[in-house]
Amino acid sequence: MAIPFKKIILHRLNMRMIFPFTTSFGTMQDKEFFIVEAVDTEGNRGFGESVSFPIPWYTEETVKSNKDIMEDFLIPILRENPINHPDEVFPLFGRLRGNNMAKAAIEGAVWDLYAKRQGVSLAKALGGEKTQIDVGISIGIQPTITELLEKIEGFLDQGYKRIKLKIKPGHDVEMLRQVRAAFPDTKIMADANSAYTLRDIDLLKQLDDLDLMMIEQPLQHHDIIDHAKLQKEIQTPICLDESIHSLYDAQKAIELGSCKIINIKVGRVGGLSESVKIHDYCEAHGIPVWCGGMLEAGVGRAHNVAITTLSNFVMPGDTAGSSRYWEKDIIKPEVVVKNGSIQVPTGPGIGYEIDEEALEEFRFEKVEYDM
Ligand code: OSB
Ligand code: MG
Repeated sequence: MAIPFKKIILHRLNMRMIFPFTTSFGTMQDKEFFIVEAVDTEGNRGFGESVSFPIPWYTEETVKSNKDIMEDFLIPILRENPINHPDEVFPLFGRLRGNNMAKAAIEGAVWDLYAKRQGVSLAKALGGEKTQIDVGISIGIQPTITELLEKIEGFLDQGYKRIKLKIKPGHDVEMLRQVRAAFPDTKIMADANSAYTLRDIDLLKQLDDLDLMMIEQPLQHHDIIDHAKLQKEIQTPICLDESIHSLYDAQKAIELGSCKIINIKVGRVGGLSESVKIHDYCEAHGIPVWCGGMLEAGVGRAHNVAITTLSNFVMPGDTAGSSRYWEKDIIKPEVVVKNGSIQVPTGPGIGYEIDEEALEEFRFEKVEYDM
């Protein structure tokens, strides 16, 4: 039976993180995004979250571009094409190039609505079986090594299962050496967000001595050729983030030997259906995956929890607890990390309630579209 959509509502929010987050491409603290609400004729409500930033420095999408694409194209496509299952959404959107984060925000709301209509958890609807998931933490570039070491210690005390450190030229090998010396047995990895080129190969080779779990996206944001060359020269496993936008990209990267691990971000690859496909392909080809983060609020975070229940998410992801980012989140209860794990909710859909008061507090625009 076709899902009887009644309305799509775009809630535009602005939330301030409790800390500035610095990567090789810039510093973020204010998080602007959309909560997409899909309502059916029976009053069920599904929720998705857009993960682009106001500035196109991670991918080309922005909060503003997401709005245009959702309003001008994606919502009309959903209005004009009856669907029975959320797996039909991404192929319908497939006639439009790119804009994966806009597509994922809408598709995520449809997935949550579908799972709620079925009375099953989103995790179960996706084929996930884990009842709890292991998570690590991603730490931005810190002003001093002392502050960094203190931060790491604090997060390890909270139980996080691995530490990811952002690196950039001038803030890499020496910093990582000091961290490794202070924490000899901790699972540590580095994320460069494309800050290096093959000319840095000698520097990147020095990481081989530090027993890192992996280095994430050292080279160009679209590259898989140079990463394959680099992987042949270094022992540290390469994990691709920015370079993987689709199952196709994952297939080519694996074929070329550009990476040994893939970070799956639902928004970056256009939604949950494509995430499952990439997950399954990687599983069949012996490539472990983990779930990346985009500093999400509660709804996006809940989607990350759900997808991480699939079997090949074998490495701790970046889905930290709500309190790592927010004074107050927009879901009830918040996402809680205990001993480095999150208990997967079993209620229908994302399994967390929307905190309507918080939604209203952070919302500065609301547009409704009749279906
Ligand atoms: O490269 O994984 C990344 C945040 C913003 C943009 C890109 C990335 C990140 C993170 C943060 O590493 C992960 C999180 O805590 O959500
Ligand atoms: Mg990354």
